[in-house]
Amino acid sequence: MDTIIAKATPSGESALAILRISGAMSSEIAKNACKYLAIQPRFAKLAYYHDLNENILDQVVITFFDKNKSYTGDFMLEISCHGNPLISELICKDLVERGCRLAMPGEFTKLAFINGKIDLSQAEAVAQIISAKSHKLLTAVQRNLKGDLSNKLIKIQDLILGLQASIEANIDFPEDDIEPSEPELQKDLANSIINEINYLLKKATHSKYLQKNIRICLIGKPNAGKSSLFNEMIGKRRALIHEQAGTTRDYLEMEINLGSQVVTVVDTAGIHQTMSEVEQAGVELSYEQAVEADFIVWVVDDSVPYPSDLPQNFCKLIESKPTILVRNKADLTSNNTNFYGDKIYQIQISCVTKSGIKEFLRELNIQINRLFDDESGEDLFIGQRHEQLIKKCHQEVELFLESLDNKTGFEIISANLTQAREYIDEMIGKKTNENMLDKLFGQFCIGK
Ligand SMILES: Nc1nc2c(ncn2[C@@H]2O[C@H](COP(=O)(O)OP(=O)(O)OP(=O)(O)O)[C@@H](O)[C@H]2O)c(=O)[nH]1
Ligand SMILES: [Mg+2]
Repeated sequence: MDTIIAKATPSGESALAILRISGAMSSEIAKNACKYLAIQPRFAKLAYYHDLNENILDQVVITFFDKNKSYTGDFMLEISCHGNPLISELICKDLVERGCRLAMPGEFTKLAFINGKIDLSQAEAVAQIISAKSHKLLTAVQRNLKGDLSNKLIKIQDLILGLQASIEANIDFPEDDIEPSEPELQKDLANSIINEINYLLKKATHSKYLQKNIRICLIGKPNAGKSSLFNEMIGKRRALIHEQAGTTRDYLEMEINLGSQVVTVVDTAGIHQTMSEVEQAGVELSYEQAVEADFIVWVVDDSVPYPSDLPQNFCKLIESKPTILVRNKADLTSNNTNFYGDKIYQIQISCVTKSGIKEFLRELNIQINRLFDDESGEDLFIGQRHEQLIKKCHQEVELFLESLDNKTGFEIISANLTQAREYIDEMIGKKTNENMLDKLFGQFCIGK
């Protein structure tokens, strides 16, 4: 096996730089290059790094890790040198001359996986921890690294195995007629497995929101006060406001802090039927933005009668996405008639007197949080690879249930359960292939 090396810190000037070495040559390097003869694992040791010609390259701090007690599970040496890129380059060059090989992206974590230090879900969490851009996402992927996701998956796999055992008892001993109650028990068990899987699928939807800024799109008819509300939300006069309908043509977007997260607010052109090509193009852009949005704020002028009519395609969007209806211009009306039914949360505000704006923002924050929080309060991150496999696993258990109802042969329905367990094996990495591992670890940074 090669001894691999890599810089674990970014290039450029810094206080310190860390080089990692994993493999059999680690102790030889500690002894020959750093003159560290009586190696004590896991103790930091001040030393001088010598190249093959016995020139000192830097004063360094080194830490040696024994096989099985290191990140990769192999012998490891970490060298902490001064953060001049020239020094780390010279040390790397010397290490290669001593017989080490430069590591591929993610190779240290791949070794940790191969040597059984972590499973595949945990290995993926390592890459996600490095790239996470929000506190919520970081908390979720830290839990994956701790093994919470793997434990959940193993629990589902055990449930499937239990169900399969009860099915296979019928294959092995067909002469023992099944008790009439048994298929019902098996159905119950399969349904509880489906519930567990559905829980993970819900988490997968939440996870998508964790990875990006939530987009909140303001839509409505011209003159409703969208740009006025946009300016209130971002806290400055960014969008042009005018009594003339059709003031906004292009959409405008800004990032704001809403509660504990950063969201993107989008102001759009007023939706109306028009002969003007430019205005029509603006309405089309509004629709595109509304389609792309995660959340819609529908602004209406509450001081005019029947302000709600929107084209069919916008109405459909409003029905399909979380939406708050903002009844603006409350200062111009004492109208409390609810034209919009109870399906959509609605609030009356005035961008002139500022009444209702704080309450609107508070409610918006609550509803946005619901997109990635659930009752369990448990943060888990489910990425795309896991989501696809969980869906396949779900399908197999559903097929099993159908076949159970149709009284299909036990051998056939047991095969569905075997397949479902194999999908879980793929998630945690008990079943892998080189291509998949290369693709997965290839996304890591070098030195991790
Ligand atoms: N009285 C009153 N006037 C308001 C209120 N909000 C906005 N307005 C006025 O309504 C007019 C239109 O406001 P905008 O914010 O430009 O409306 P808009 O929805 O962005 O309009 P378009 O860009 O044309 O689609 C302006 O004259 C605003 O000053 C409000 O709460 N009360
Ligand atoms: Mg506007």
